[in-house]
Amino acid sequence: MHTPLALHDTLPASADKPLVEAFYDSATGSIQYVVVCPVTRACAIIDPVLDFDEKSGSIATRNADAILDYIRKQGLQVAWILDTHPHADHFSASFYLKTQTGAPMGIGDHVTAVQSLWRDIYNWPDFPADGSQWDRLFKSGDSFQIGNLEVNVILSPGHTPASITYLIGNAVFVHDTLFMPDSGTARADFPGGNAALLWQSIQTLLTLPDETRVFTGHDYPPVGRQASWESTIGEQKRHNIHVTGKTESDFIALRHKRDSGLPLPHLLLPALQVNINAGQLPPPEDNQRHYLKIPIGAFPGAVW
Ligand SMILES: N[C@@H](CCC(=O)N[C@@H](CS)C(=O)NCC(=O)O)C(=O)O
Ligand SMILES: [Fe+2]
Repeated sequence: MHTPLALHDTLPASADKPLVEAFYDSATGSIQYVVVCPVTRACAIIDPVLDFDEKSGSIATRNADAILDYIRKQGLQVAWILDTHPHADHFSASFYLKTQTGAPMGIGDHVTAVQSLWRDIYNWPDFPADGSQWDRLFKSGDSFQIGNLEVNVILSPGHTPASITYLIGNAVFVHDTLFMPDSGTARADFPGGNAALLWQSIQTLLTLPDETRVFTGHDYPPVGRQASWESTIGEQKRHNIHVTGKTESDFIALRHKRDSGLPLPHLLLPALQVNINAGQLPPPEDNQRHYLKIPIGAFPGAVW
């Protein structure tokens, strides 16, 4: 599950060059990150996955516990648990990791728009769509610290209205905007998604220096190559199959065509009710068991 990267020991212990460790979840094609301040050993966890087996209704914390094990062995202090957006393909382990570490959870402030959309889909009129489930809601342009590292928040809507990017020194965590250059970009057809906004968000990211290290949130590798997650802004500018040499209208047409043929993620309906609640299951019923809710017919035109 965890493919260890050489912890980038060749980097100088500089506060603008974070150490980055990636944890790949092959079940969902997700990449979870631990981002470390090389000076203070403070760290942030980005986009942790809570394991869910929909066949048996089982939850497990194998991914999150592997991250905790790494953090313990490296002697790191967790300063933040961060999500880039409310995920559609897996459950967030943020709340579980908060219970284990006491660290605060953060997400973009537009999460309230996603909460409102999905509160209606789940018919939960009393669900508080105010972001109060997190400790901090980041606005575009906000900055905060992981030890001596400064994190800058960039709003990157398109895949979801709430998507944000974390720029941390010479590394940028773009999650579902740019994928690896040979895989292109994220889909823009979820509720509140918008291909034109995704294009604009990508253009903003491409103004970063060419040597900026780009860490994507998913990899769905083409046949014949191993999962990978790191590129640079320069490589993305030169080689991204959905972006390089394309105009905005090319991109919008390409996204609409591709998205209309993509089945929805198989965990979409179970996952959003957990992820708009910061990774907490809905409250247990009187038998102490948690239940998930599946709306029938909320997404007409299913790709079977
Ligand atoms: N087959 C995957 C698809 C997941 C999916 O739709 N992922 C989103 C990001 S949350 C995406 O942008 N996918 C682009 C693509 O599949 O080309 C699943 O069922 O979980
Ligand atoms: Fe996503």
